Amino acid sequence: MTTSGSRWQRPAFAGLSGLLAGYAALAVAELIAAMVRPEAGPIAAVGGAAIDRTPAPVKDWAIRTFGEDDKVVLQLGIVAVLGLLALVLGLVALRHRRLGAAGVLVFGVVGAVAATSRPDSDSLTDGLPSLAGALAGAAVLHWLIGRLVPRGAAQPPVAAQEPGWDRRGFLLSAAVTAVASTGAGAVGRALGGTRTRDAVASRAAVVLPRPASPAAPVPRRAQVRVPGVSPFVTPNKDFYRVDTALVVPRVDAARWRLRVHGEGVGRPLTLTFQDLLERDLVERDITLACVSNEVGGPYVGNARWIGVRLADVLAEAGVRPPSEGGPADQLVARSVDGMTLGTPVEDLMDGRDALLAVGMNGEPLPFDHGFPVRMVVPGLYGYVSACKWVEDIELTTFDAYDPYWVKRKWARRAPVKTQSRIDTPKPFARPKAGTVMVAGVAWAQHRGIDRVEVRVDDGPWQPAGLAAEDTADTWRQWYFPWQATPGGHTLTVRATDRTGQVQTEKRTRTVPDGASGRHSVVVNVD
Ligand SMILES: Nc1nc2c(c(=O)[nH]1)N[C@H]1C(S)=C(S)[C@@H](COP(=O)(O)O)O[C@H]1N2
Ligand SMILES: [Mo]
Repeated sequence: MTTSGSRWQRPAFAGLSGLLAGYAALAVAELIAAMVRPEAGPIAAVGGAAIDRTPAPVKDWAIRTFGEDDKVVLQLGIVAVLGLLALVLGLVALRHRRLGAAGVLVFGVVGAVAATSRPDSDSLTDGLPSLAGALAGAAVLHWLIGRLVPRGAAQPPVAAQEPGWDRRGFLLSAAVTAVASTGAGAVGRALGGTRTRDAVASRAAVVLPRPASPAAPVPRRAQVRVPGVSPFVTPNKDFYRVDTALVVPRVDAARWRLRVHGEGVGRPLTLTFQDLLERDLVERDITLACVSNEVGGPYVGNARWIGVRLADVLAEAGVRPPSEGGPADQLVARSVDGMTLGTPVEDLMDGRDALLAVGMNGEPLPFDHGFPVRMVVPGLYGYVSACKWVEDIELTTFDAYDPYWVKRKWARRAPVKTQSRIDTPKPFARPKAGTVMVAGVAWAQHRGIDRVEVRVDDGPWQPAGLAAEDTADTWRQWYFPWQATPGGHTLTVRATDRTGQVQTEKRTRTVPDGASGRHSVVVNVD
């Protein structure tokens, strides 16, 4: 063994002790979380609390930069930071054993506070996983460091060769810790697995009834034959996903209930999944869009939904819209993970096909998209309408309650803005001179798309061809055969909706009520 090797050995082992203590803490915490509530585990809790507190521009940046990997990046970030801190605590513990252990406990308290302050937390027991984990971690650190610092030694020995600490004993203890932690983690995952299995089984058992009111087939000519255009119906696996759930809720449909209550609700309801399936189901094509979608961005998709008309359920509960004297102007939907979304009651009852959806493109909702039941409302951005994993519907007023995103500076009301996107050619493509098919999608849900125009460089606006319209609630494809000349060119698109509103050129950010402006693509024609 080299001299430097021996000099560094104790600090290295101290760092290792810190890491192992952190590992043990997380493993025990996840084990307890599996028993208490999976979402109360420290990583999910700290990550969730971080998401809750991230300022809107940062969150938007994260969505832009990491896309749908944003949550993986966040979790990796948390683990990396925890690892680093654990290492430091190990080194601290080498000098001040109690201080190191106390440091671990502090993290336990942070985790516990994060877990109990989440919007979906309704019990202090959510703090247990972090606290128990931290206790285990502190004990492990104290114990392992004890093997590096012989009991009663006034001055810790400097090198491994010096008598007083037992290298083999330390390594054995470290190995025991690693094995025990891995075991605890595995038991935790197995326990969590049973819940997931129930949910997965309940989804697999769903047979969607034939809708009483089926959607007309999508017109054949709604889909243009241009390579590179978004397919008219977005397959579930490609459908964008935007939510705050670090752990996707896996709800057992058999245990699921939906409560409908609040102001002006004459007959509060509690519905089971079976109750919903036994009602008259409608099938509708509806394009969903996210308020965080940049101009030209990917967070918009179109699906064929099956569900119950929410207006019918509300009427049955005795709800009247404000225009008919109802006292509630806001419906707040709450999900099993504590998300709240507020929708104007008037919009829900004005005749549009606002759904409590149970099916998406011919299958039960995927877990990612809200199984067993979610809301879908044509014409409104997702964050004010499309509650996934919904379990509670409360009638209230906009004055009385601000839901999750409104508390974070987003608008109370947010109808979808008229938008269009160039899908092909891609930015900086190098098409050959001659006829180049420019094509994409345009949407103005519930108003419908009337016209799409394309401009080349600073030239005049030229009408694009429109694919057949499915419904006013769906996007519409468009195409423009362009006689491309060599050189760099900028292509810009704009849509006009059926109210005559032309897509504005005024660029705004996504906050507070959705990006506006026009999508441009720069290409280099060879
Ligand atoms: N429970 C829950 N529902 C939610 C959200 C969420 O974070 N949690 N996000 C909303 C937002 S911002 C959008 S755009 C849509 C996205 O639905 P999707 O992920 O199925 O595309 O879900 C909405 N419903
Ligand atoms: Mo969204």
